[in-house]
Amino acid sequence: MSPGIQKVEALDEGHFVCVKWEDGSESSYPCVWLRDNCQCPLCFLPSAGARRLLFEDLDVNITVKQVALADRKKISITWPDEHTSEYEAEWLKKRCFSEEARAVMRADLFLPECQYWGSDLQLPKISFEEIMCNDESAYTWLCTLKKVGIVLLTGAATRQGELIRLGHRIGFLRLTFYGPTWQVQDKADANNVAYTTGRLCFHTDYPVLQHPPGVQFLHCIKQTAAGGESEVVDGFHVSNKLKKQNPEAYQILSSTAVNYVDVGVDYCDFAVHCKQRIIDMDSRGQTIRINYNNATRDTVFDIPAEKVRPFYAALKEFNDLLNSAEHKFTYKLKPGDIVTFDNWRVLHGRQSYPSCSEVARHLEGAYADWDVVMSRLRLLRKKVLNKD
Ligand code: OGA
Ligand code: NM2
Ligand code: ZN
Ligand code: ZN
Repeated sequence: MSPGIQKVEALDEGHFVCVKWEDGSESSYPCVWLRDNCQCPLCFLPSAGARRLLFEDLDVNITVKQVALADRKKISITWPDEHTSEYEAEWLKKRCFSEEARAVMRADLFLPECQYWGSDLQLPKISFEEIMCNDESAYTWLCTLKKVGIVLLTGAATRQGELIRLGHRIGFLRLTFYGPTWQVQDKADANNVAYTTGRLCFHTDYPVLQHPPGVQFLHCIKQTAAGGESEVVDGFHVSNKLKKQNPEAYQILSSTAVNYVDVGVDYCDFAVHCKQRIIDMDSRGQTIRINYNNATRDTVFDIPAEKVRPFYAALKEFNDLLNSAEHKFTYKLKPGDIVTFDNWRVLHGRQSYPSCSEVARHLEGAYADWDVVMSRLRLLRKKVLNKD
């Protein structure tokens, strides 16, 4: 329960409305924002939870004509054109513009908490059937996936189709040129290096796509006796280390756009090209996505010749850090395991295994977008905690 309102007044020549709460705190709301967010049926469509008010009809210099307090739980504003708006105390409190209130709202919406790990990773494990039928378990799974970046689901059937079920559980999977789900096994005339028995060094999948898949699922259906171990590393943790240890290498990798290419036929024929920075950061310098697959990095490299060697040197530094014993975690998937991980953060690899005439190892893979996964997480949270 949010506190009631003690007092409300217009400030700064009617450009702000100041709310004094019963607990003594104060919140100040810009009038243009209040008018923009009028909740009346003319200005807002509740069935869509969306604004009906057109931007053309908003006066960005608007001031209040009159503001009044109704029973400590609501304020009402009369605008110069006599339009009136009402705002509930709880609604206003949630949208307070203070630094602290915005941090709370941000944390609630985006779950930015991130737990770094290295070779000491305690790989989180949950039963596949549990997350499929129990909302609390599914919520725990997705929260851990967001925070740690990797969760192993155990006890799935050892046949194809389990990832389709998992896709239905969250909403839907991300279709790519490799199909709705794809089979990682040794293939003749492989259209991707993943479809061989070779070692895969640390990579994120599909940096050749403008918006690489946020989440990856790998379901082990069959595992080879010798080789085929999996490796993972926390790319955010390592890129932060690189920034400290070698700021210049970090600067190069976070500013150089690398060409990626993928040409072939699978779900349909494709000729995909894209330029991505290997370390993507936001406006505050925080690493938000790693885009690195050495296999699909193009031979075409659209940078001036003199910048090429420094780039390789920087990538070598990063690659070495990824592979350091301190950072990488090695495990081996068992039939029935489904590893789920943040493909924007966690780089993965596999050791080679002997080639043989029969299929000795078979993983089924699929992708999902973070938008879909986070949407399911929020809905599960509401259901589990019974809050809004
Ligand atoms: C892939 C991949 C891992 C493995 O298919 O992109 O990383 O263990 N596979 O085969
Ligand atoms: N597969 C596994 O970036 C990549 O090519 C990753 C994608 C073939 C769907 C591999
Ligand atoms: Zn209105
Ligand atoms: Zn991969």
